[in-house]
Amino acid sequence: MLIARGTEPLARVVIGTVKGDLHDIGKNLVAAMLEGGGFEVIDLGVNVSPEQFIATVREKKANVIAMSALLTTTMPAMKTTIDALKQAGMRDKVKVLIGGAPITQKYADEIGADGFQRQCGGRCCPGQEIGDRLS
Ligand code: B12
Repeated sequence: MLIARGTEPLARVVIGTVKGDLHDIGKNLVAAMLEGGGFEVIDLGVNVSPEQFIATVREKKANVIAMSALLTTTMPAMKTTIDALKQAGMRDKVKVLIGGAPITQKYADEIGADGFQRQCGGRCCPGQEIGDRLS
């Protein structure tokens, strides 16, 4: 829609709920907020493997990965994805945004994510800070 209007997106975001996790209500809200905030959003749905995130970033030349996890047992898949990005030599080209009920700033720092947002609602737009940094 942004492209049809001739407006450049702030950034291209690949979003998904991590491998093993089927919760998508929060992820869908975040995707809608990002889209409304001027980002191009490629939504991979739920149960997204690190390989899928990375292949899509490559194919679509995306600048941001946004991952959602609602289960404490699937949180480690976020770190696995960041590690896979590093292995692929792409970490410095892609910003990583994470969120979901069990996620904390401490966890984001531990796994080396670039951004974390607890809530997405009202006037807040997750990724805005990252968009500002990219633009
Ligand atoms: C709805 C729900 C389900 C639905 C999911 C439907 C769907 N299409 O998503 C169903 C019934 C399928 C389900 C299944 C299960 N669930 Co469930 N579920 C929930 C529930 C009640 C609400 C989650 C929700 O949608 N919240 C509303 C949204 C809007 O909030 P949110 O997801 O947190 O998202 C917000 C923020 O976190 C943030 N955010 C989210 N993602 C991202 C990403 C980024 C990048 C950013 C910046 C921000 C961000 O922004 C959002 C908007 O503000 C929670 C309890 C709870 N209160 O969280 C349990 C809960 C998450 N489920 C739980 C469990 C255990 C399960 C099951 C394992 C149950 C079972 N035995 O089968 C399965 C797991 C299936 C699987 N493999 O994923 C546990 C997890 C416990 C834990 N510590 O890990 C919870 C906490 C319930 C509980 N108290 O026990 N569940």
